[in-house]
Amino acid sequence: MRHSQALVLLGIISRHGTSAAGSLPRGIGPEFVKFYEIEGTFTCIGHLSITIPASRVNDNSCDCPDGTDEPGTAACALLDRLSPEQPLPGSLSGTTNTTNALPGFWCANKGHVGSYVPFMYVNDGVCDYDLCCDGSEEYGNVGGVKCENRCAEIGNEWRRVEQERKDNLERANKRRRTMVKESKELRRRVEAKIASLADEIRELEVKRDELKAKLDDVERQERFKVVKSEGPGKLGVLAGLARTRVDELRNILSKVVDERHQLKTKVEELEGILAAFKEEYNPNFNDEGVKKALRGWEDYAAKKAGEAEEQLGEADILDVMKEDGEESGINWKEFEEDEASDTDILYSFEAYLPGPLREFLHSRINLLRIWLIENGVLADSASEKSESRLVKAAREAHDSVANDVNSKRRTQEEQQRDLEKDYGQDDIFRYLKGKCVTTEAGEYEYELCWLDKTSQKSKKGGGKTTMGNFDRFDVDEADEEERHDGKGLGRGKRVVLRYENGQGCWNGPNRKTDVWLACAETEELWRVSELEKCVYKMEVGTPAVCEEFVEPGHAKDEL
Ligand code: MAN
Repeated sequence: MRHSQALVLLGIISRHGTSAAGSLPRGIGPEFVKFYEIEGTFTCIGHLSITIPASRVNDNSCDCPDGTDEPGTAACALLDRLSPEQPLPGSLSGTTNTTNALPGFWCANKGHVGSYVPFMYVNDGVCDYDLCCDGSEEYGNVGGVKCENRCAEIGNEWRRVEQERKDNLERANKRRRTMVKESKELRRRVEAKIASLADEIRELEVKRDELKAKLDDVERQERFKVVKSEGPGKLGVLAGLARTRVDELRNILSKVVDERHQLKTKVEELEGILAAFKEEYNPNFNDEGVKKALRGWEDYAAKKAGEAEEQLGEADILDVMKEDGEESGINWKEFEEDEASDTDILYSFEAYLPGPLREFLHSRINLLRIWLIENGVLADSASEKSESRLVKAAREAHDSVANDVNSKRRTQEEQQRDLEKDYGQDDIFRYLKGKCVTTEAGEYEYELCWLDKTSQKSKKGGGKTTMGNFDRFDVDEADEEERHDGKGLGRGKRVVLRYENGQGCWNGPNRKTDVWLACAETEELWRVSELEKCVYKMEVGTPAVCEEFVEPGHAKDEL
């Protein structure tokens, strides 16, 4: 449409095609001005061999093969690579360049921002205010169309939007700087942790080595001991038997004490009866049997009065009957679990020797025994089962510290790997790691977890489907229209996070996601699309990629 209109325009263009502003021909952008400061003749910019009279510039007829003689008309608008060779065969110029060397018709747009308009739009009877707010591309009054200059209004609105965009960008950059600071702090903490772990490990290693030496020593000391029988030794067995016997005796004693109480009560009852009998009998009846019984009672009472008090008091009996334990009686446990083997007694002969001699002999004999065992003269009787409690305790102490050292080393190595990991420019993704953003699209809720995984979950229920696990940082070229709300990738190099190896696709490969990032004030998952089955694209805004863009793996000053 515009094309045919442009052709109709031939011949209605002002004769010399100069712009109203000055002597320069119309439609020339600032960078081409130097080619048009002409007097008399004009040389085609890309074809220095072709020179034409100045009057043929902007005369609405395409003379230069690169279209440079028509900067202000649509005459050369159709030059492109698909056009027939120019000039046509037989032409003397002999060039085949068919692309227009000029980017378009220059609209100065005073009060706004100058820009090029495609040549096709020149004098096509349509006001192209989005490119040419001053309306200068419609100077031909085609179809009576006159485009007023709207640059003041459009320029103001543009500046307002531009200011808003700058403010947003400034806020996003500010937030990025905060994120960088926080990421630095996180790195510092990891470094500090590694350093403190190194100190702890050093100290624990000293302790572990000491405990190892102690363990070896105890093992060596214990090794020469004669094998102990399994279970308790004779002393232990004796203690066990004695304990059972004492418990039996205590039970019997308890029963005897009960019976004693009952008998005492009965005796007291009988004594009461006899005492009453003595008081109340009738001496006038000369009954020999009664008199004999009375004498007997009087002898008994006299004898009892002369007897000493009871030797064994109630308290003494109760004391003896108390259960044995740590607090009272005998502590049997001590005997039953005594560490010393029955054969230890054999070694106690040293105790009869004078101190210095005893120590000297002890160490010599021990050394001799160890030497004999280590050289295979005496059998080494030590075994796991017969390990003494002393050795067991020493081993446990050593093992616990050794385990501690190993676990701290593993943590330290993990932290070290984390420190060496790629967290993007300025380490910024350290701050984002572990955080997630979500959005709803179609029948799914999508989730992006930074440097972790991407997933989708049906709104109808069911579990999450992993759409990829974070693999690496990458850079790719985005080529999308700028969006009015700024929530888009736009054009140019963008950081892309590749998430690979997600859940297998039915009858297909594993799911994967490319996460494209663009600068924004906050983290936001803008859009998710499934480019082909189980291959997803997420477009995400984040301050992480604001400010100077540096490709991963390159330092800033390399650029
Ligand atoms: C699920 C979703 C879709 C995917 C199909 C493939 O429905 O993961 O995104 O296309 O499986 O079968």
